[in-house]
Amino acid sequence: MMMRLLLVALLASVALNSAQAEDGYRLWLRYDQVDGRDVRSGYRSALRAVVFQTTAGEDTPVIASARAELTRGLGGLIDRDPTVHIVAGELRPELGADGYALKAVTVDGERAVRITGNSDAGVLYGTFALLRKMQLGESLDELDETSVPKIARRLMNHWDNLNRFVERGYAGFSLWEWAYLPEVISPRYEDYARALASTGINGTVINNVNANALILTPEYLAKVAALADVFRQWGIRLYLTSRFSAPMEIGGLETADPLDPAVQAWWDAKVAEIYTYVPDFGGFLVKANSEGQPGPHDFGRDHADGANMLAAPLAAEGRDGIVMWRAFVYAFEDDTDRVKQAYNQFVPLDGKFLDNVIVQIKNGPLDFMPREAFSPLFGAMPHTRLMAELQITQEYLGGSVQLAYLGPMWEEVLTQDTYAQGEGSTIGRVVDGTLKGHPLSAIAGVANTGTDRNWTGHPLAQSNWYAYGRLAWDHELTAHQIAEEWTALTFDAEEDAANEIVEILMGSRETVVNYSMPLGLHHIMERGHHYGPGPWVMGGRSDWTSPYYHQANEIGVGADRGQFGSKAINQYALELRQQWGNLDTVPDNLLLWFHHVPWDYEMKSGRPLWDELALRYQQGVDEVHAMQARWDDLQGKIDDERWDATRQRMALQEKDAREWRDACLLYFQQFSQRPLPEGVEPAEYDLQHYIDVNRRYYPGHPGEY
Ligand code: BDP
Repeated sequence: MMMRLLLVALLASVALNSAQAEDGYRLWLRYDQVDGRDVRSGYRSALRAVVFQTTAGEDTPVIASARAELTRGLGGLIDRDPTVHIVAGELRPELGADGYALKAVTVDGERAVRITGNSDAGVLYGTFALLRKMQLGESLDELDETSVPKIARRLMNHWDNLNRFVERGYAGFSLWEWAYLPEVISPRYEDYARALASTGINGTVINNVNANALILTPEYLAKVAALADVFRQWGIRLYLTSRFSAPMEIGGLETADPLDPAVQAWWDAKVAEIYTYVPDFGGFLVKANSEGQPGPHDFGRDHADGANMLAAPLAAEGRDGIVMWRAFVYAFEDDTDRVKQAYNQFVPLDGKFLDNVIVQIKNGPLDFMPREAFSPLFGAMPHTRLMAELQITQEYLGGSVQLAYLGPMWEEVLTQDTYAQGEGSTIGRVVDGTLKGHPLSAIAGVANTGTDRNWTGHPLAQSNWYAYGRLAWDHELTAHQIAEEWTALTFDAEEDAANEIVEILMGSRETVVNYSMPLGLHHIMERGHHYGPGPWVMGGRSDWTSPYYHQANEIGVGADRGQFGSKAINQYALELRQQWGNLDTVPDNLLLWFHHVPWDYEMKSGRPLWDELALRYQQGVDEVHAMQARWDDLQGKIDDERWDATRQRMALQEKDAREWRDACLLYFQQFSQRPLPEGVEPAEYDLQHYIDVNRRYYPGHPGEY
């Protein structure tokens, strides 16, 4: 007995200490009593009961999760475990499948909150919303509100390999312990699922788009099923990437031709088999005929043939699986401007995809650059369901070293007008399906998670995971609003310090743009690992070199995508063609994306292009210095652990920013032959020094693992 008591006391103190350590593990779900925020007064402290209302009124596993979260949250916030009543209510059509309503009510004369959803998932999301409000110190006195997600399928995409290497992952290894599944279930699986559910994410693709067919074998499907069982309790459906040549690799067929009946039969049986393991399987994500992945073109067929073959069994027998067919396709054999190729391949197929196929489009037509013009496909396939793919992991924005809060970038993308149906045809409305009335809508974010204790490496990179989830639920939230929320949930900071963190976050992405690829420059990073400058990268396939994109010569710099260049601009609506095609009206931040501009061209600032470019690089470095100073001032105003981890990363970021500036300016100066303008610091070394920098074994680089 004594021993047991001792053990309990010991465990309790370990738990307490680890809670105080602020290692970031708890993400935005900390539920601490916050002195500065008045969570224990008024209605909140009087909260005695919570009513879960669904149409079925049943106690399901998802309801059990909601209840567990409530217990955890309210236990932490107001030191109370309220009574939960589960009741049945009328269908509320306005709440849809996943929406919720929160309302202050009385139960037996005592204060309560009713959380209504048509489904148990709605109640789960409502529970997280209630806890969020309480964490933020919001009043519940007059609580009466509803929230409905705008997009139906809100997904994570994990570029995780079966050997646990995460392609473009900077936060450790893959969370999925394949060797030990299905017997060993890491507690992290559930914490991961909770984190997703807390922002309303309801699906996850757990393996890499550069796919391994093994995942579809019975051995792995048993492991997949074990993960799905955990996720399901948090309203999350599991999806897989499928390798197009799987019928040949694991099925013993001689072809994977989508029009071959034996191939179709193989996939029909495979899909049926998957559903025996994962009864609520969400569907497939496919990267085909891109960067060496097999696909329908290998058999003389097109993307629609390939997608439809997989989609048919996913919709058969009452299933509601989908195919997310990626539009990230380009081929070096094709000498058209790379940014035009996806449009050229997909637009002719508009209307040919089955209803449960959705084309997954990266926000930009090139890749995930710090800034790109948007992908013109969003405005060009009215008869096809389209979804956006955003990259949470910072492949081109400094891995998990540099700070880049991506909320502003995604806001820029989602509010961008395509003019597809006249003014107001924003990408947000294309993706949520309202522009064309498509019932199937989806969005994907490429994960930045891994086995690092704090999940994302950089402590502040958690904000990107959070922001993605919140925008997936409601793309009309602003980046600023989300930054405020995340900061308040994540740090115990007084108002001034919290505002300071929000401001630092808000400017951080533009800072990265300024010191790496300003004025619309793109794809000038080092080859392979994509970290650090590489405007000189040459050799191998041309569309993986830098000059292909910056086109620097003694006359000027920038990609000419106008009427006398690659004509990529013609893939956009007339309004944008006019605005972006004209040097007088194109915004500075897309200038070199669309135009090859003379070094002495007079910019809107009145300065010649060369001076402007150099000053932008300098501005980026200056902004990092300013950010460091602001962060230093936060010492003691947030916990030391996360403050110091961030401070150290910023020191490395400062070095990186200078390297970007110096390397790029020395490189471009060979062409411009102009001196640095006043205010720009000269480089420390000569160009060759920067070219010789060799980052070996940089994380996330598939070639070096
Ligand atoms: C590129 C990445 C590569 C991915 C590819 C993709 O460098 O690792 O496989 O995108 O999205 O940005 O398929």
